[in-house]
Amino acid sequence: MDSHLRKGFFITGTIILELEKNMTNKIHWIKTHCARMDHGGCGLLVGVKDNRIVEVKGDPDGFLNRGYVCPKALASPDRLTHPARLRHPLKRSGKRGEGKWERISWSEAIQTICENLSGIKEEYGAKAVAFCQGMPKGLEHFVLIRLANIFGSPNVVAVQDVCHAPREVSGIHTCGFYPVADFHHQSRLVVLWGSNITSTNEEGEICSLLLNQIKSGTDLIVIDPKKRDLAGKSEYFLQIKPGTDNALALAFLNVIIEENLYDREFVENRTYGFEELAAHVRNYTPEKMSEVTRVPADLIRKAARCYASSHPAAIQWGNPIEQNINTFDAVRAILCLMAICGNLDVPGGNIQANEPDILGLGQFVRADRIPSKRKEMIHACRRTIPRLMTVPPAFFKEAVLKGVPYPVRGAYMQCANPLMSYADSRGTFDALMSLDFSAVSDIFMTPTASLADIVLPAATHFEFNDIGHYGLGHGYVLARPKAVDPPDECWPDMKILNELGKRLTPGEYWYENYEDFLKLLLEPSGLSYEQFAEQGYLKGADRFQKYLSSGFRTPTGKVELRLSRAEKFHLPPLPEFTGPPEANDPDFPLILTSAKDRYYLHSSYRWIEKLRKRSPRPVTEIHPETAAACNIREGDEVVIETRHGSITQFARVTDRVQPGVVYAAYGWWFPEGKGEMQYEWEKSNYNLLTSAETLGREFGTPNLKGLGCRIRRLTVDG
Ligand SMILES: Nc1nc2c(c(=O)[nH]1)N[C@H]1C(S)=C(S)[C@@H](COP(=O)(O)OP(=O)(O)OC[C@H]3O[C@@H](n4cnc5c(=O)[nH]c(N)nc54)[C@H](O)[C@@H]3O)O[C@H]1N2
Ligand SMILES: Nc1nc2c(c(=O)[nH]1)N[C@H]1C(S)=C(S)[C@@H](COP(=O)(O)OP(=O)(O)OC[C@H]3O[C@@H](n4cnc5c(=O)[nH]c(N)nc54)[C@H](O)[C@@H]3O)O[C@H]1N2
Ligand code: SF4
Ligand SMILES: [Mo]
Repeated sequence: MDSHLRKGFFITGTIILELEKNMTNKIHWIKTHCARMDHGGCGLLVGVKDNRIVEVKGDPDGFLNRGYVCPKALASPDRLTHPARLRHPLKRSGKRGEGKWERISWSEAIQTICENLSGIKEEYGAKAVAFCQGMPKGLEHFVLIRLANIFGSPNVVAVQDVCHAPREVSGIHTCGFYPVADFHHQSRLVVLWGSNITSTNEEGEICSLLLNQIKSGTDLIVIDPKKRDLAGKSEYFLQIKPGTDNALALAFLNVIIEENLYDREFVENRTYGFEELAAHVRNYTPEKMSEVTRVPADLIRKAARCYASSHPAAIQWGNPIEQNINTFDAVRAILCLMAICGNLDVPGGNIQANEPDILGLGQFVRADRIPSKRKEMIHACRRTIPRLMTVPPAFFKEAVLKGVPYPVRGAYMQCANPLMSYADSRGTFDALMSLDFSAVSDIFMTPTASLADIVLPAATHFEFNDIGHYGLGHGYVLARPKAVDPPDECWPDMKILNELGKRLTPGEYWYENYEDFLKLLLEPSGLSYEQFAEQGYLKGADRFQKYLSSGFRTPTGKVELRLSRAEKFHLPPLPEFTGPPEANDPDFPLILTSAKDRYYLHSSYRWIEKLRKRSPRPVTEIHPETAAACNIREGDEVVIETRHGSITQFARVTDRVQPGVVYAAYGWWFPEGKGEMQYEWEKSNYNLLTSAETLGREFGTPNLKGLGCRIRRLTVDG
């Protein structure tokens, strides 16, 4: 496997594309949507010849992108043709993690998985088997939850603790829905709050929609520790100290309330607890919060006034607000801002998107099969926030390593690389090593897959019919019809799960053909998959201000600035600032943060040559003053250390970041490395710098951003 990996390592997509273009056979064009390179969404035209993709273009009719396409999508066909792609099921033949594999048949793979998971179920109960999912990629995400539910395990482990659960679940508690930025209608102002949307197309909303708005006059406020390109186009750029977003949001509330800039009518009629909020935020003056956030008080005032006076305004919120232990406070404060300025559920504000006529999530995943789920999930005893329905990874690992609150001994993982993506990679390694049994479905051998007992070769995007954006809360689903056949033994995850389901659980919940899951989802719309694909997407109707007729879906029927059930659920009733994510430590005086790489998806695809050329190695950005103080020059290999671990990356000196802030790259492993060494998973992996010891109580969120660190040049002896 390894020699194969290294020898034929970077191919070819390019060469093949060039050769094929020069041939005269006709190219067949297929309309589909991009996926699995981020949350997906751009409409694509895919040129196919002889079952091979020869060209990808942005679809000018694309519902979200109108012709836009990014470098990741242009390189995406190379996922399919890489010579080291997984093409057969594999069974571990050496010790765990030793990199020795035996090729096996699908029937042996399915049988081995079923025997092991059933054995664990018999010995410890169904909840001792965890079903792990990385970033949701397509419909298989929901088929996995269905399998877990029907198998009887409440434990679907996911990365939602640091990705979307804080904003979604806090939104439901505060106003009854998850308020998404509405880019389909013109806003007067958009606030990019820790959202690098030109690189990440965060949340599946496509940046092209925002860029069009900016062209037609929408103003911008950018809140980011790094001077992003859009900062240059903004009215106000707030270069915040990493990890202090809750402090800034509270200062905004202070200004808007003290200066009476809020929407009086909305506040009086539609909110609960305004007086308490007003009294509470009086303390968080711009002057005090300026010391915490490093944003000048005057700038905080101007930006807060601008948000309050621009109507409608949308806050496009990004990951950093949910990647530290104070996420609940940050998200709650931002929700209060949206509410008191009258921006909830108005066109161009933050809206409750209406779903089209498709099957509801609960029915699709057969939630009815596991009524005791809430009480039985690993984290049920942790006093996490109600409605957090996936297990935070930190608690999953504790269950594996310590048997707390009960043992978890087996895991089925798909679309995930936990060794790189969970905080505290060292603990993750130990947990993956100590499982009695694990199976991983991926398209490539990864550090995580290299620790499994069984590795399954998945078919991926372009190779099967799929539906995108289900469950993302944006009010539409997108058709992703297949363009080519997968390699003979690569199965779509939906098919793998359907086959596992038939053997592990009663057959009545599963289908002869996995494509029936697509039919099931579309049934209420009356469309066949072919008709849906022809249409391209299904969108819910535009309906706004639903609260006018039915109130907000909270216990008080109002937006709960103060949570009416805070005491019952042991939640802070009002958003607070109690200190930075980590206490100051003179041994680690710099502040560490990160952002996602424009050319990769998390830890994925560093094996695609076109992308690796664009971003060849892990780069840490520091300000010239920090570089001078630490005796570091551009391009130096540097050691980054936190209280929790140490890694090496390469320095880039830039004044886009502030002095004292260290911007390290995240997601790095080296597919050209050795399998028995887990592809150098320890060398540059950001999550070796993070820890799972201190967690935010509501969501079990660890600190990924805003950590104390130090940096030095790597010397010859290390
Ligand atoms: N420090 C730090 N940690 C983070 C974050 C951060 O910003 N900083 N971000 C967090 C966020 S927002 C998220 S969403 C998570 C992401 O966490 P993960 O989803 O675990 O991250 P990826 O590295 O993208 O791993 C996805 C895997 O899916 C595989 N894959 C691709 N297509 C398919 C397919 O069709 N089928 C199958 N079976 N596999 C496929 C890829 O090859 C890859 O190995 O990480 C979180 N962790
Ligand atoms: N190219 C690419 N696109 C992706 C992904 C990917 O891995 N690569 N991942 C996908 C996924 S799963 C998700 S959830 C989204 C996430 O997309 P984003 O929410 O955009 O996530 P990030 O890139 O982690 O961070 C966004 C911005 O936050 C800034 N930042 C860092 N620390 C802080 C802080 O403490 N406070 C504030 N206010 N800002 C800070 C960074 O400089 C960056 O500009 O992107 C999706 N799209
Ligand atoms: S921005 Fe995302 S959805 Fe759009 S083309 Fe790039 S990878 Fe695909
Ligand atoms: Mo994410």
